[in-house]
Amino acid sequence: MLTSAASKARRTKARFQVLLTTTVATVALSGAAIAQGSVGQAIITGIAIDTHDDNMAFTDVAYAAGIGQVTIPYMGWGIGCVDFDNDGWPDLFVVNGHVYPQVDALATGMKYRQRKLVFLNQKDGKFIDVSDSVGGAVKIPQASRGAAFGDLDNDGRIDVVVENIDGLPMLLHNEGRNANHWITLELIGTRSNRLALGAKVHVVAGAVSQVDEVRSGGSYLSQNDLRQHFGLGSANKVDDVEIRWPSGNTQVLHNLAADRFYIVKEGTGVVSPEQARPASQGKR
Ligand SMILES: [Ca+2]
Ligand SMILES: [Ca+2]
Repeated sequence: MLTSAASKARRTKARFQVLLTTTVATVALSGAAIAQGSVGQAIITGIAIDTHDDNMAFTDVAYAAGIGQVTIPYMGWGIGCVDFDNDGWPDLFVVNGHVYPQVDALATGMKYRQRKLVFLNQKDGKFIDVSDSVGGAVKIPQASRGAAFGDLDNDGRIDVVVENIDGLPMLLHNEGRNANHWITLELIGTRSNRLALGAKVHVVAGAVSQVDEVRSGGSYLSQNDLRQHFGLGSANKVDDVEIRWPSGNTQVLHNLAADRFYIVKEGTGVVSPEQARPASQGKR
């Protein structure tokens, strides 16, 4: 089964290429080592995924999920729980690096500069480690700290910006190719705050239902793209979108075509970029 899952992962995984390493990509804003999404929390060494039952009793399922043992040799910082291959299931990306350069001289087996890790969601509560087959950039050892996620070039695939200490930032362009669809929503609050921070979005496409939230702050020292990106798998449209705005308003949209960016204004609905950002707004 593992071989089969690995084979499937090879067909659908994202590939990353270093697009640019300059000092212009600043991701450091604020945040703690907490994964976005609903499934993960990073700890200083290794990763734990907590689930809770109806009694709010938390269980560490990292080993059962396939990410516990793999992450033990690394010291993790920035982490993202995002859908790199647009199959509708969030994947994991972790950047690593030890605190002290002097660790290189010790017989601990740990190094100051460490590689990044990528795990693909297998849709059954398990993740598979694809770090060795998603491009050489992921293997480059660095003393990484921040990791910010967003579709930087608007091609429908989530990219990554990695902030390194004692080194330049790294921009990883997602060059995965598959037939999966996606949708991205930018929310503009009116009664709510302008950036719609705190808005909850529920997307239904065929049999797949997803929820996400507009968050201020991402993982360690990083801020993600505020737009809400959803992979849709084979669905070529979104049946329903429900937005719960921080103001208490609920807004519902129907039948949105896939592979497009939408701007949704609170109380109005889908608007054009010109309607969302009138030219006069930038003039004094
Ligand atoms: Ca995925
Ligand atoms: Ca992209």
